[in-house]
Amino acid sequence: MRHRHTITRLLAATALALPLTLPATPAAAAPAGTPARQLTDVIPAPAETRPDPRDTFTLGPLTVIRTSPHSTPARQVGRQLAEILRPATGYPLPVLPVHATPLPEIALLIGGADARLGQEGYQLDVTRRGVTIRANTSAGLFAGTQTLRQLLPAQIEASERQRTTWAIPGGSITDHPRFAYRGAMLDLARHFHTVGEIKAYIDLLSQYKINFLHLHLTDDQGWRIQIDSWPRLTTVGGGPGTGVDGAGPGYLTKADYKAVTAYAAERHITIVPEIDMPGHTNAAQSTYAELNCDGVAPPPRTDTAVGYSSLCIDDELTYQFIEDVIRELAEITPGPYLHIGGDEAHATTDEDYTTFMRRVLPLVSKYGKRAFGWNEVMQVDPATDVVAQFWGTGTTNTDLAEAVARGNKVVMSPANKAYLDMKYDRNTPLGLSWAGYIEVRDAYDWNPAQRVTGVGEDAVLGVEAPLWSETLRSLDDIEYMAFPRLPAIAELGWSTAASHDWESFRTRLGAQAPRWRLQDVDYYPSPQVPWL
Ligand code: NGO
Repeated sequence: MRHRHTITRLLAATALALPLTLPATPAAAAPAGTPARQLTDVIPAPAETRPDPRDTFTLGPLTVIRTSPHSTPARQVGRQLAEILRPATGYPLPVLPVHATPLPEIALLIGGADARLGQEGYQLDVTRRGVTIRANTSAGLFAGTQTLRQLLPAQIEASERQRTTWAIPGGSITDHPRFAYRGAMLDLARHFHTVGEIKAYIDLLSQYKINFLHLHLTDDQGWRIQIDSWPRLTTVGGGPGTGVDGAGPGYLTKADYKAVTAYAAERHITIVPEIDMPGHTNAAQSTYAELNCDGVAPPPRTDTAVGYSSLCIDDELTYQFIEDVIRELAEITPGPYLHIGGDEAHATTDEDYTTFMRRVLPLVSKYGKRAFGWNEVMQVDPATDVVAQFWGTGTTNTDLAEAVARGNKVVMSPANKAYLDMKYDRNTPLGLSWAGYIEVRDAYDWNPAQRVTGVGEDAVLGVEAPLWSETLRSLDDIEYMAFPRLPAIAELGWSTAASHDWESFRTRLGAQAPRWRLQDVDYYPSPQVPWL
């Protein structure tokens, strides 16, 4: 009863709220040259798609977003969807936590969905009468709304009202991810990126069903996270003149970091913080002399060399320092993982490296987190819950294969496929090329479960696209390197191996361009892609 009441009131309110100029029937069809959307025009490719060309749902001024009654998470996803759809449509799109309405509706329902959908999958049905998205969790529901967003005409991404027919192709989609971990990484150490820039990147990542954002918070050139027990790490180690060429100063306060993790969580993205050690530590060691074996602080460094710094392995103070950092960071990290780097420790002997890692890895567990490390960490035969992040360019790695045989899981970031900081070709103005050039097809055409001998489907937790920022300063720079390769890695992480198809991918990718233009995303117009 109460519900019917709400609806009647809503209908009245909606009618009043309608802009007077709004046509009774939708104005114009999609502009010439823009083909109608198909149910399959989605990145990452959904697991199962059953188009029904007889049905189309058209979003109109009376459409409501209906969410499962009494479900706060469903209502939250409904509000987020409404915020995306309102600017371009100009429709009120009220969010109503009620049972079925007589109005045309987008229903967002949590619970009672097919068990096969798991924790992140969803079922999306489009009929003439409306759209229904069902999922077992709010993460799945959110994923479904991102698919719906791509099924609408590209103009939906405009920030001002557009005149078009908001048609959604009929049929149904059943979708769930191949891998649990679908990540991106941003390097804040070489050039700091602001909270606003990180949030903007999160907005883009969430559209492609990325669910982890790894933040590389410390390196030789800068320390970017507030640690109260070692306060000069940020004021000096992240202060003026830090970053590559001294041009990337700045740091996240704990409040900033919490704001970023909360913003990410609302978009179903978990932050994985990284403190790189025992190498890549010059910013800390040049700030605190006592972190050096000889007690002398080296000068700060703003060049891009790697492998020259090492914490002092035999000094107890090193472990007190690391424990302070891990404790404080774990306290403000809601996610399950804490990354301890471990790459390129060329200034640490193998024996010292093992000593160090065997003391530090248990500290991560002590503070309730699961450790992540670059693949070098597998040299020390860590506990099987430690996740290895593979960044090599080859297809064999004995330490990694042995770790997998013991039970460790792997996130795949092969540098010659998944590194977003590699140039596309020799003319790319930004980026590096030590792992080769990576055109869009190179980024797309590989199988994470067949890349490294001995690391098969069951051992792969997922994929991650790291973006190192030696050469990147602005959000535009980030976007130019990430787009269009980030959607390629996102598809490898989400879509089935059987659906892998370059021709299909490049066509779907080309159709994303109008969306990026409307969102002001600065992308690389690769000649390999038929851009719309
Ligand atoms: C390497 C190195 C980083 C560089 C990056 C540049 C890893 C894991 N360590 O990747 O310090 O920034 O290459 O591409």
